Amino acid sequence: MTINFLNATFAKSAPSLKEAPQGQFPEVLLVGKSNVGKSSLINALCNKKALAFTSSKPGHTRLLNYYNIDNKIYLVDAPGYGYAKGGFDLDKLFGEMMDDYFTNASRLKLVLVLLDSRRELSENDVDIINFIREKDIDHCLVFTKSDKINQSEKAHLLKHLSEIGVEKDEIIFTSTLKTRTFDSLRNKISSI
Ligand SMILES: Nc1nc2c(ncn2[C@@H]2O[C@H](COP(=O)(O)OP(=O)(O)OP(=O)(O)O)[C@@H](O)[C@H]2O)c(=O)[nH]1
Ligand SMILES: [Mg+2]
Repeated sequence: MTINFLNATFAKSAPSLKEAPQGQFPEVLLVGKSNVGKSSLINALCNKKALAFTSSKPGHTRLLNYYNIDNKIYLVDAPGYGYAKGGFDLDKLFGEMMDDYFTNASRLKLVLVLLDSRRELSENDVDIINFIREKDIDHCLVFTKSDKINQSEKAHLLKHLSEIGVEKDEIIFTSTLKTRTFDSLRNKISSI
């Protein structure tokens, strides 16, 4: 399927799956720790500066945000996990929303698990990767902010990933500073 990522529009924000757009398109879900760069990745894929709202403060996205890509797929931006502040527990929100999503979103085709290239995988990250693997959902691990690591740090990370059984073809490195790093992700999404 050829998808024109430049033809992207905001579709809807849903506080829960009940209010999600009535699924006419296959869905690609983005998950990851708060501040890892989920919203930025949507903007980079679509080559738009402010399609998805980004913030340097974690915990920004608190809804399921649906983006219509070329009337062919929805990219779904979800709240992040691993952040709690001011009595607001993002992990609880993430858990409840995602439970519902993984059980009921029948048009889910691909999950992009976003991970910060600079950090070791957290317990949350490993949990969600294992969960997606058990459910046998097509997925890839997208390492964001790759501009922040050098070649030897990248080699170290790749070695660690191979030790924990992650296959090379599951991994994509991206950086919003280098637009061509999104080419293989666009291809992966187009192949669903
Ligand atoms: N250097 C660099 N910064 C990035 C990259 N991607 C995202 N950022 C920055 O990381 C911060 C968080 O980005 P967001 O896209 O808002 O993160 P998010 O995962 O949507 O965060 P929440 O909505 O809070 O869960 C912003 O300051 C971005 O500019 C990247 O590839 N390289
Ligand atoms: Mg966000």
